[in-house]
Amino acid sequence: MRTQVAIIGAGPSGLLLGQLLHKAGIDAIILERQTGDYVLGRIRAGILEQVCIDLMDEAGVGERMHKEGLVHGGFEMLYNGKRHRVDMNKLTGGKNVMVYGQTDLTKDLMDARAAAGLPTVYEATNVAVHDFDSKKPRVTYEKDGQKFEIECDFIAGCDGFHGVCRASAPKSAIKEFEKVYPFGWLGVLADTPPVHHELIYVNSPRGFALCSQRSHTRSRYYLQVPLTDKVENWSDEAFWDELRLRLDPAARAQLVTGPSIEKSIAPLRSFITEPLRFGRMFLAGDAGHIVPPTGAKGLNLAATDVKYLSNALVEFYVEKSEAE
Ligand code: FAS
Ligand code: PHB
Repeated sequence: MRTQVAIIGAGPSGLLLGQLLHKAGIDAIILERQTGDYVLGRIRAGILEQVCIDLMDEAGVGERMHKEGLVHGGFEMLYNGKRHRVDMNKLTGGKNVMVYGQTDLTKDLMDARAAAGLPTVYEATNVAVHDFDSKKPRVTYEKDGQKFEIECDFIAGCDGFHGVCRASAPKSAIKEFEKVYPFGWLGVLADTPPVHHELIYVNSPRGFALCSQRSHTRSRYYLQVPLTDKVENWSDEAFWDELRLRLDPAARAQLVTGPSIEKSIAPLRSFITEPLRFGRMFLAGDAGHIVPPTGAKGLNLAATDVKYLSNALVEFYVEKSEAE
């Protein structure tokens, strides 16, 4: 089979790239090693920055996001027992963030791709990338015991940190930088109303906490914990008790606890790859960098990568430019 762009990975990066290319009339196929349900089952990001919001609109999939997402113009910082509101909207000349889960964003992109009848191969195994240092790169994969080959002009490695694309880049051509932080973030998702209408970042004598949210009825909380902590040693009750101790009286009074629907400890590390281009293969999103969830940057950086990559590919095909 032949296509213009072979995208590896159907996470937010791959799906957003596929949708932007489709809007520009550029053919692409997406190969994903998991099932669609598995991809949707991953609980991850929840805060979209303006760049991500604008890209979802540009991709023509922003309707549900605007209907169900919560627009936040600022957030609060609590330290030394005092709250300080940061007016993002004013400080950025009118930009906001949107509370809208990565799962919802991924579903909207998946639904749009399916509605447009665009090719996505789920449960594609043994994906391998070839000849990306030539003008005729190829991708091979297996599905239901059959082997397939795709001839393309470009390969987009949107296959996350553990993907095959970065791993296939020549070791001599790639530089990697990593920093591991000596603590983790214990996160809980619960179907309880948030303590505040905006996020609260807490610096308390007992450690950092974050009060975030996914909707008016679903909250996301984080506690900074030692790397030695194991999530199985944190009961829901212990989590809520510790969170209470890190909050101020006003938030404590608003705290509604309930059973966790997701609870995990995310190790915090930064990992950057340089460059993100290897001939006709590009890396985008977690395939090229991992940032700690602390700044809610992972998904938004992925969106920014996709913005630049899709613009470059449109320039190549529509404006016939091969500018680097
Ligand atoms: P993804 O990893 O989402 O997607 C890559 C896709 O490629 C996957 O579906 C994978 O199955 C597929 N794939 C991998 N290898 C393949 C192969 N060989 N062949 C075919 N397919 C292959 N970011 C935030 O902004 N805020 C947060 O709060 C936040 N919390 C996070 C919590 C956790 C536990 C984790 C792990 C990440 C979190 N992130 C957060 C970051 C996260 O949201 C990523 O930035 C985002 O998923 C990046 O999207 P992709 O680049 O598409 O990578
Ligand atoms: C989240 O809701 O997952 C979140 C929000 C803000 C952050 C980090 C994570 O800075």
